[in-house]
Amino acid sequence: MRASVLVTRASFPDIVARLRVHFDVTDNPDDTLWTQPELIARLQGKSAALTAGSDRIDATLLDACPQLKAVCNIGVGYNNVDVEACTARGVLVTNTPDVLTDTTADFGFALMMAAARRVTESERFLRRGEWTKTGRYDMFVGSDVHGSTLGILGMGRIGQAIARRGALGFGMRVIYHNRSQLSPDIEASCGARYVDKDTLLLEADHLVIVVPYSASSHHAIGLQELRKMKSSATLTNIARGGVVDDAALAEALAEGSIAAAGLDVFEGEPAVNPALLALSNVVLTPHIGSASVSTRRAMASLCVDNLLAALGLGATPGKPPTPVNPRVLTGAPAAV
Ligand code: 8YV
Repeated sequence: MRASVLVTRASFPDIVARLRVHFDVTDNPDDTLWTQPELIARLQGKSAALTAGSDRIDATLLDACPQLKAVCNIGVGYNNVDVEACTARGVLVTNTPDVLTDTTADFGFALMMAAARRVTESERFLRRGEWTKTGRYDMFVGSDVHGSTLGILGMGRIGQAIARRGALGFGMRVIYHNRSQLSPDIEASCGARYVDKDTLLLEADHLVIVVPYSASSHHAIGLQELRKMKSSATLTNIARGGVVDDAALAEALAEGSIAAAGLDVFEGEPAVNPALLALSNVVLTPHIGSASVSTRRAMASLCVDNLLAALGLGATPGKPPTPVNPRVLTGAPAAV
């Protein structure tokens, strides 16, 4: 009998078709957002699932779906998955790192530049028909990106790719803060210098947040942190909602503690804090950091590779390319 798998969100039909060769596939071409009980109902009898950030994979779900062997999440981030609960039940978790690094770094840079140079604010002004007099000396003056100080919070793959863009492409002085300091080789390759968090906040002209969401990064940037920053500074969040306290950010932007922000991720998305929507000095995008055609295809494809391998098929049967909890594959005991 063929195994059954679930694809929880709409994806590229030709990539999903690679699963249909081997499995009975239930998918969601209309991209309906399922509630947790609906997700659990659809997972009954499924050996694996191709999931997205909007699916909450927790102990309750896992207990209700004991036949589930693999959760293959689209995205480098997997804070929607309780990895510990999966590991405890022998469920493999995979993600899609690397293939989205440069696309997401490009987007972080785009948001940072849009915030610094007031791109969307001035576009709205033009579209409203308010551009009636050309060339006023201080019209939409912003802050320079080239030659300024770029601060990066979280120096994983995407943080490093942003650092390289800043140092090599824009002549920026790059400082970063991370849980651990990178090796001198990596620091040199991306032209970045490690500083403590306070120095990062005090010295950055443009602060980019790329740290994964976890209990320890929850509200890593709140009002206290924002008030330490330069009043001319910008903040860009392409990591996860919840790393930045959105209400505090709105307050800081309104009172002028910082000049502008660029946000691709939000607490409670797709809802956006109304206080942010009311401000003109924030650029808002709907979580599209990895959204180029080729990268979204690469992510879906890697996810399918992971699922096939997890169920003993594909190019590397039993060896998914990007496991999050590889211990499940080797049967190694859980760390205590
Ligand atoms: C989303 C992301 O996964 O990779 C991540 O962690 O946040 C994004 O790439 C993607 O937008 C699909 O939800």
